[in-house]
Amino acid sequence: MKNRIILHIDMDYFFAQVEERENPHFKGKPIVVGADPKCGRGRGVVSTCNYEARKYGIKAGMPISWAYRACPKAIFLPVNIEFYQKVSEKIMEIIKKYSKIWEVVSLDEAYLNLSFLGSFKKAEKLAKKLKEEIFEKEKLTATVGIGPNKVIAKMVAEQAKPNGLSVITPAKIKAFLEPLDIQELPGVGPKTAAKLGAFNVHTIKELKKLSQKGLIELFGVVGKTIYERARGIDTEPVVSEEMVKSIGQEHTFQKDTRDSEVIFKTYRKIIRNVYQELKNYKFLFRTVTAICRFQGFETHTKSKTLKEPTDDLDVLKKEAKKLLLKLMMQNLKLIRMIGLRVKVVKKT
Ligand code: DCP
Ligand code: CA
Repeated sequence: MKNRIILHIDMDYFFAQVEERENPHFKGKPIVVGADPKCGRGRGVVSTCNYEARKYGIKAGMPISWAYRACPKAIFLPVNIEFYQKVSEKIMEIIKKYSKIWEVVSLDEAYLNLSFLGSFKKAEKLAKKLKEEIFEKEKLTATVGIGPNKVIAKMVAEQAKPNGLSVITPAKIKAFLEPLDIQELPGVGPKTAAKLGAFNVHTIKELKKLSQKGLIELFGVVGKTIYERARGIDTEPVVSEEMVKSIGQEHTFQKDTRDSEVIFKTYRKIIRNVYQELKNYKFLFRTVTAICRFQGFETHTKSKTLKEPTDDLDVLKKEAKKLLLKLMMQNLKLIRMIGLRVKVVKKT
């Protein structure tokens, strides 16, 4: 585990950049990829947008109607996921050539273990070549972060976006981490940050004043991870594997509803579609997640991980329904959107 060199690569504004490449006349204009805005009445969300659109405050996950209000003249495009998947495969083929140990994390993110190079300088040179090859072949820019582990590499890339390349050697970890907001630390979301805020902890430097024991008392096992990450410690290996795929579908109702018949009729359709896709790819599923977005855009999820992967439709139906029912029982508000997601593994 000693002296590792890990690279994280993340494509810039991926879906929107692909659209820009395919439609050069869009260049320089704000582009939003996501649900149909329907002149401001659309009810889905933004998948991503280019940097011109970000200037208007538009970002991933935001209701598409807000994005429309922020910039009605933006170019709104539907999510052409099959095409982005094809582009992603080509990019990943390039990335994988640069190390025997690679891990594809999502359509536009991957890690490489570059420890075999023996120096951060060489790793930086390799990263330059990698970025150039992707740009030459795919006409797309990416950002690369290099560090002694996955967490640092990812955080470095995050800070270097877009089209960046940045390296943090072990000697520079402390100075890199300490001034950052705690929410920059993977695993610290808004809820954890709010709890820490109550202790006057806002930066990673302030976070380091809390003991490991104290953090475990506050957050359970995650507390230990947070303690270590704040110090730049992370031993997660780069595991050569294809992306842990997840398959899913969502449906936003035309009007918020609590009509069980409507909800479960839609949900049954979603379950059937997800199952069909599983079958098409010959996948087994292991984790089932139900998603429920309530009135006011409050989104909740519930997951169940099975002991064994399976492709049994009855198990999927049973677990999926149980999870959605639990979500509905915990929150009696009107429902805006429901969805189902399964994490899959290849049949061996
Ligand atoms: N995505 C999505 N919905 C989200 C977040 C992301 O559909 N809430 C999709 C669209 C993105 C892609 O995943 O293009 C990659 O996500 P990133 O978080 O890496 O975001 P981008 O690549 O769009 O932008 P950045 O330049 O910040 O990496
Ligand atoms: Ca990205």
